[in-house]
Amino acid sequence: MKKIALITGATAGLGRAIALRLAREGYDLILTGRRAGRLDELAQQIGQTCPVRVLPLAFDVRSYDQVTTHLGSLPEDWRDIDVLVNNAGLAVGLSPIHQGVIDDWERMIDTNIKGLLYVTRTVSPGMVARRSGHIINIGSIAGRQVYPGGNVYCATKHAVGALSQAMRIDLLPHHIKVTLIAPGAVQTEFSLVRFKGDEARAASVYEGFEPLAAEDIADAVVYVLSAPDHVDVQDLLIMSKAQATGTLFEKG
Ligand code: NDP
Ligand code: 8X3
Repeated sequence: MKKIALITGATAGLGRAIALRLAREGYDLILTGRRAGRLDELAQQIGQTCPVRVLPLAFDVRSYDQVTTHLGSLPEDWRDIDVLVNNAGLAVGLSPIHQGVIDDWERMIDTNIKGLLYVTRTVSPGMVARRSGHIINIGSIAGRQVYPGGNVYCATKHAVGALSQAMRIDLLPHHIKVTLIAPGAVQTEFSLVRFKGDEARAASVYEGFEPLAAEDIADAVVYVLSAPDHVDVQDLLIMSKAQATGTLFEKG
């Protein structure tokens, strides 16, 4: 039987690239995100190229009700999830703390921390019961360092780092691996979302250097999943060659 991977935030960027890569590796896939049309297109694309099953589930990870409705009562042949990739997330805004927009803060905290917790709380009991599983959390360089205007986004990614350590401790007796993958700048829809649809400002983030591509992170996911059973790659920081810290880039 094929292994099953659940990827949150598969409608764009890292999640989409991870889905396409794991399909090539032969995983059956549960793909989530809010944009149902994009999930259906991706499922169709995978179906045309890879002999794997795909279950697209459109819901908002910020709603515990929606998470449990969709993931708490999966069809029987989808319940034994081997791999959970907690990827859904976003940055909204880049205001200094004294000018922060409360709604932006709520969106980041609710998605990046609470959404990750809701999905993990719903999926991990099955892994515990089977004494097997691998949880991959997508953190960030923003979870190691804080940069101007990054305040709340950086705090949420620091929380993802802390929760990854906590999960590793709590799930250790249950033989579940936990990996944190922390990328630097990756060119996706991330900056378009952060700057609320301002395409020019979003594009300027990646000008003058070669950023990571979503596929680079998908390669890292395959690497950690292909380690021998006794090996847990706990923590990976991955940056473009042109990025040394959260804010130091070699451009030109
Ligand atoms: P994208 O904006 O390209 O993709 C984000 C994904 O998250 C989308 O599929 C989106 O789906 C999903 N998502 C956002 N909010 C929700 C929600 N409330 N419910 C369900 N799904 C949601 O960004 P990236 O691919 O770059 O980001 C993926 C992860 O990588 C994030 O956690 C981000 O913090 C992290 N990261 C990104 C870096 C970068 O430079 N790009 C660097 C380091 C980490 P939909 O809108 O359809 O719901
Ligand atoms: C996304 C990368 O540096 O914009 O997590 O915070 S950064």
